[in-house]
Amino acid sequence: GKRLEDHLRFAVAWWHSFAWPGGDPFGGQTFERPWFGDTMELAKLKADVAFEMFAILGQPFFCFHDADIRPEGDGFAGNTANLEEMVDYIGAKMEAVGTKLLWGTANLFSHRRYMAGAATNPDPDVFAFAAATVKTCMDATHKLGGANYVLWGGREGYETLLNTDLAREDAQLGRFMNMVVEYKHRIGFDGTILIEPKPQEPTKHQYDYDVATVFGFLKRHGLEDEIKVNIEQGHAILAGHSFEHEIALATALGIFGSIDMNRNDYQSGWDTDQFPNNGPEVTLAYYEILKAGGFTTGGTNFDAKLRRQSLDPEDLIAAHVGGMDVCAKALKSAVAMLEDGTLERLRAERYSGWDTDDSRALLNHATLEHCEECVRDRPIDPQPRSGRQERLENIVNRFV
Ligand code: 3MF
Ligand code: MG
Ligand code: MG
Repeated sequence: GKRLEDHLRFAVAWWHSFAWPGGDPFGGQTFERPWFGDTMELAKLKADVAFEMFAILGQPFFCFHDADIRPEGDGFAGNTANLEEMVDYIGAKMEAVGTKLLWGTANLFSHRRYMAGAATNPDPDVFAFAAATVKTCMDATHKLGGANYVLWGGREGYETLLNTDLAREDAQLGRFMNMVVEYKHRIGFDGTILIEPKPQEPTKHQYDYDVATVFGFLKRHGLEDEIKVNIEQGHAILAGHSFEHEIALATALGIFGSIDMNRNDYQSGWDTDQFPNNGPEVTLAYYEILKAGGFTTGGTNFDAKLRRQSLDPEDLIAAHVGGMDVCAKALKSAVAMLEDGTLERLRAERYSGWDTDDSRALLNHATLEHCEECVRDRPIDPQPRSGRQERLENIVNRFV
């Protein structure tokens, strides 16, 4: 019963648009922006510019890390004071411009204190610092009416197995995430907690590798009804999957939450965070989302950045307009594919052999011996079961 507009839940990512200076591992800052610098005054100027852009774009949402919106303070107390002041400042702007918060998150990866991990750090003080920081970011998200709270395990992984105790680090991460869920309920935050999987970068092996790995983690720690996933296109590609595979698996497992939209392609060796420009790919992603009922609390966050030669900040507007056009067009194509219904009909037909009482009994109660009885004295005539991929792809091509 949702309309197309209900799915246009676009968000601008504060970090790439306003906090990223154009650096990469081989070179530093390329952008000059009047709002760069680590003071409260500049943090407020940055917020002014951000909401100026939100007013131009008219997109409904934004997302942020604590470290994107506040200057680094003097330890935990300083960080918290700066964050709280900026939350008040941004709250007033949200009200004035009408932009809402899709999700907030904590940056538990940039500061040197996290060089050996955050929740999985062998130092209990760093674990506590990370946990306390998540508390302040959940408070900030709650106060700003955020629809979700995201955790990407940026430094939760290892560089070498030779110094790593996997069982211990899994237990620490499990406890950490249980604390997050306990706190969510204690403060009455009714948004969704989301884990964002990624297989590699910055650590050699990231624990939240992909959707399947995160589902195993959630089950192991009794969190499968509490936490969902935020799926990023580039992370899916780095894990050797497709974007639509990760979304389809998450919907199948009941843990789909939200997406980080960007573009990595077949050349990717790292997370390139380009703006989306592959219509057919985005269409297939939305097709999986719509098939499962669409977004509830989630949406489409542009976790995408300019190329570092884009010295003119106006390119930010062009990039987001282009990205939103690609997504809106893909959403229309996905809706048309669903409304047409041919693909769904063929899929249902494919499994129709199971839609008899005998077959259902086979699946639910049979033993290996029963199966043996079924086939022993009977010829089997295997059917292709609509496995005609070329036909299906032709159907998709009518819509994208
Ligand atoms: C890294 C990411 C992150 C997450 C963010 C929110 C810096 O590859 O995608 O962006 O999206 O931390 O969880
Ligand atoms: Mg992301
Ligand atoms: Mg990423």
